[in-house]
Amino acid sequence: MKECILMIGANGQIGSELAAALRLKFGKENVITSDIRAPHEIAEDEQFEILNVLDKDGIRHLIEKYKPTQLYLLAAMLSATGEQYPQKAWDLNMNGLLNVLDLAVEMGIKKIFWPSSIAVFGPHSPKENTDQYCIMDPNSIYGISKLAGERLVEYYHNRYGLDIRSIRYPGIISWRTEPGGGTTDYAVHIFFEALRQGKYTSFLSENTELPMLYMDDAVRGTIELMDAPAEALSIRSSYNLAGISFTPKEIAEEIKKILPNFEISYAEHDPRQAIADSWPKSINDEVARKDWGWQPTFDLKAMCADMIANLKSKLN
Ligand code: AKB
Repeated sequence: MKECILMIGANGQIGSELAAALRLKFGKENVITSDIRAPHEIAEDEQFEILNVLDKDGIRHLIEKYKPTQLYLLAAMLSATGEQYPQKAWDLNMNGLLNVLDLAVEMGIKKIFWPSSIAVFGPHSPKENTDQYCIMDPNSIYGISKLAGERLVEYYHNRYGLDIRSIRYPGIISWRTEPGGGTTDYAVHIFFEALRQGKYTSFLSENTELPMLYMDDAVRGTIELMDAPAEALSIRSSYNLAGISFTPKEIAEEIKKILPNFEISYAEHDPRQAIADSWPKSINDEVARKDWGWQPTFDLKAMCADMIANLKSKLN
């Protein structure tokens, strides 16, 4: 069957790189990206539509127009911005998801990708090697919306047979597009500022360890999950996925090996610290490894080298 993909919320950090990989895999004519605003650049042969995920009729119209076989829903408000606008975060993250799930049932679209996050874990979840199944008591509105979303996607799978696949993304590190509004964003900003200014003030404290993943691994993992045979998937909420865990101090030390004059300092008080303190330090992803062969390839050293090499040419 010829696949056609409609991606909603495609201009963000993950969407822009995932869309590029999907265009390579399925052909530009078979990947339609959409977002609330036009991207900075659109190639002539790429198909883009303005779409607000809260506009159910707008989504319906695009489904009628393009007849996609797969939907990728990436529109969301992340953890830090979510704390500034909790009602908006809940509305966007929950009603956006419900619109897509309901239309998928109504219009017969079986395959859907929707991202969850390590934010589904909370202060009483184990901190180290956090299991797929454990206590989950998220206390950020973003984490609460993602955990509710996980329950919904599993429900729609069981009740309506939707083939929804999902990953609990850790912080994603990338050089092409900067993230916005997340608690893990420091780990991207640090590279941009190291090259622009030679120094960076981390909004998280030096020993705050968090799970992260390099974009190349995140994109490949997502496509591998979407390609896996449905019978192999034992998780229909969202898969734990691990890459690299490190602290601001550890990443700064690695950056210094390549840029010896780089200096790091730490902010005194930042509201993102409390969110980070409620999240795991490291993730157990054995179910993803067993079910669909997940394997990360970038460690901290390889990631820092790749980030700095690519950012140097981008910023010059
Ligand atoms: C955030 O920091 O909010 C996101 C996430 C871990 O989901 N990067």
